[in-house]
Amino acid sequence: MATIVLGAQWGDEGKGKLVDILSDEAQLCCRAQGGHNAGHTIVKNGITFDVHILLLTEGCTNLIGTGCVVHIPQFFKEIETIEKHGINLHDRVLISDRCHVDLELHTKVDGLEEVELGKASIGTTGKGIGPTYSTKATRSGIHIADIFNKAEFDRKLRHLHHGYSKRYGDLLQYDPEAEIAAFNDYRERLKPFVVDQVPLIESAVKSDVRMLVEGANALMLDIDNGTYPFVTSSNTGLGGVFTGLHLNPRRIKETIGIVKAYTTRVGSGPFPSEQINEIGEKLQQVGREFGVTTGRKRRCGWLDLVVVKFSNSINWYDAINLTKLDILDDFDEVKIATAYEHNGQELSSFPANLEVLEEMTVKYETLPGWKSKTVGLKEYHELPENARKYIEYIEKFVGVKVKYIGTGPGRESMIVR
Ligand code: 2SA
Ligand code: GDP
Ligand code: MG
Repeated sequence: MATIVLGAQWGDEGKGKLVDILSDEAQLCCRAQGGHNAGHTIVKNGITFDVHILLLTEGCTNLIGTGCVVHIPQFFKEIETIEKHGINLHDRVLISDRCHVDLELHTKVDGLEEVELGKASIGTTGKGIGPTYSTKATRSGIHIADIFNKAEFDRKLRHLHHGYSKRYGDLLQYDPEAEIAAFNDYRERLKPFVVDQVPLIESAVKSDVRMLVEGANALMLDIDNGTYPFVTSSNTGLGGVFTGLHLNPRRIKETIGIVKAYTTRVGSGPFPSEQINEIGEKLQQVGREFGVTTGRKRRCGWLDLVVVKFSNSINWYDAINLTKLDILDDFDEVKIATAYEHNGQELSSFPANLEVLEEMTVKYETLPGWKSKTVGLKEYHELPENARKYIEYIEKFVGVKVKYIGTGPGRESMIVR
């Protein structure tokens, strides 16, 4: 049976923390999509870990699934960092041979594409994610499996470089031979990690292995359902879990949506409940909202339940983990976006059209704050009444039980109902 953990907003909801907690019970922990654009901060035994491509799972096997794109130097770097802290990853990390390789070349192109867009830039993490998924879709990409056929790998890389050179010329500032040489070194080191994922998952499903899946990024960054074009380049919702990992859909135990108690976004694009004022600044500072991959300040605003409801319509959550409730401890009142209005009419869902998103007005419900510390609380009944009212409002509005409530960064700071 598989438990699936998905971001319900624009990312950084705190997926990594729940995955870390649930991984105690899991045997196989998987990523289905995305690359090292993702960033999780996990606080374990007082040590803070920042991971991007791996999951920090102590007892179980970690699979980087077919739908992911992998930057090989980052992969080795992360293994090294985690092992330095005494967590042994030996024989516990696997990469599907069908993953696409995120090359230095893709990183260069990511930067150039953003420059070309100028003011309309996406605000990517600059990690080559978009170009890697692009070459996958145009069938010119490089599989992990290709790495082990040197002649084919070199040919494909030079071919990719040739294509991009025609477009960017000297701006690329990239030497294909240097990257080819780097892969001559990675080839043997990588071999022990690479698997054929198809029989692996099939046998895991058949033998009832306890699986835990984390969708990187979040639903509002989904290439199909997010705020296009201000999205990442993979399917970050439930759909991406099945293309990236081919689970048996009838063997899903639970899909958990991670919802931050307020909203954040890094990069450009629509953000209806954003607060470009002292409220936003307070959320940013108290919540320490900085990108884990790029260090960028995250944009902040009130909780937007139109977004969460929309995300639930696509991902079908069985339960919600409300995170960072403690960050709202010191607000006199808390607001929740509950509806959007355009041309005098209430919209029935989150709109696709960027112009509508720009023109519409956001309706808020104001609830009293609780003005007392929830940090580290572990029992629901210990929460102040107004905090419980906030949670119950969310539950009723979205129609999904808030099963987990985060009250601090450490894994012990979690209320389970
Ligand atoms: P990309 O690099 O092509 O995937 O960027 C496209 C958009 O997706 C957003 N994106 C993210 N949003 C939130 N968190 C992400 N991970 C890092 C973190 C972000 C960071 O955990 O903090 O460090 O800045 C992430 N990755 C991609 C991105 O901002 C673009 O809007
Ligand atoms: P992810 O990408 O969804 O895993 O989230 P990130 O790790 O990028 O960002 C979430 C941040 O919030 C991290 O710094 C976590 O340590 C922190 N965090 C997670 N849950 C809580 C919580 O309940 N309270 C507080 N104060 N911090 C939390
Ligand atoms: Mg993150």
